[in-house]
Amino acid sequence: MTTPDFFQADHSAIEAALERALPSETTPPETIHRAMRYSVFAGGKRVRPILCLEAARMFNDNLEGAIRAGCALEFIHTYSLIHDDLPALDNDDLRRGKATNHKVFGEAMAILAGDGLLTLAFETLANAPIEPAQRVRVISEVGAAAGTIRGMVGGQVADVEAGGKAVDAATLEYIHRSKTAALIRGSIVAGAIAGGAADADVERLRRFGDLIGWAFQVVDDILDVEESSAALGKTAGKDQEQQKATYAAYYGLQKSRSIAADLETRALKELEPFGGRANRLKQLAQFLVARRS
Ligand code: GRG
Repeated sequence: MTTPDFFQADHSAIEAALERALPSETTPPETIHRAMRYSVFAGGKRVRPILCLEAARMFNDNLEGAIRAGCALEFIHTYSLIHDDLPALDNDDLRRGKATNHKVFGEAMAILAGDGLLTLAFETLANAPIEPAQRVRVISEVGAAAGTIRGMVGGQVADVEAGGKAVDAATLEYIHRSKTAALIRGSIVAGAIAGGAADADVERLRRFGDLIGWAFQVVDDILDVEESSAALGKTAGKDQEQQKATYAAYYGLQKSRSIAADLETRALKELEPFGGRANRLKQLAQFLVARRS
């Protein structure tokens, strides 16, 4: 599966905006800015900012607000990866094909780099060129998506608490829809709001985002079993080693693949009323499920 043809152009626009939004390596205190930039620019598909950008494009040609919101989402995502890799959580030494943040900068600086990125995310949103009423809604949506109530941190709490235990299907679904789907859904909703979408369209895209974000984590579980560390840029087989609650462990690979395909079908159904306007989101959804890394 190749990336959609617009992916590289979006990726480049996001890279340039991230470069502008992050303090330079020589801005004091230099160490934390080096650590923040190290993980942001270590690679990464930029899935969340690209979804944000493409959701906005459905409603508006002026994309600067969505690009800035996309940077904020990538900062939050990168903070979550830095913290997730810490010894107290997953204790990993490979991320985005490079040594993890704490391996290079030490645990204290890695914690602070995550904190710095999370804080910068909300400063970036507050200053984004989005109409004030919509900007406040975007800040609220992103905060909730990254937060504790059915958001990323809440899902991570459930994930940590489920480690090594037998979980039921409902708990597994809760973990995946919270720790991963919430931020992906939030990226799409933020883009739609920044683009000026009507409420009914925002809600339809929220349902799309939940389903495709959920499928994304099911695929992540499958890839952890099927792919190599070199292909993933992170340690493969880690879920099994740490007895994580995953779809692959609970349902097996074949059933997990059919669950991901079903979630993709349901997600694409939500896009149908938008017609051709949703073509790019549709291609992104298909790419996210077919990806191998
Ligand atoms: C607050 C101490 C503290 C920790 C927070 C919230 C959290 C830790 C972690 C978030 C949970 C998490 C890492 C979920 C996994 C999501 C996931 C599939 C990440 C990989 O995303 P990709 O494939 O990665 O988009 P790239 O590198 O391409 O950006």
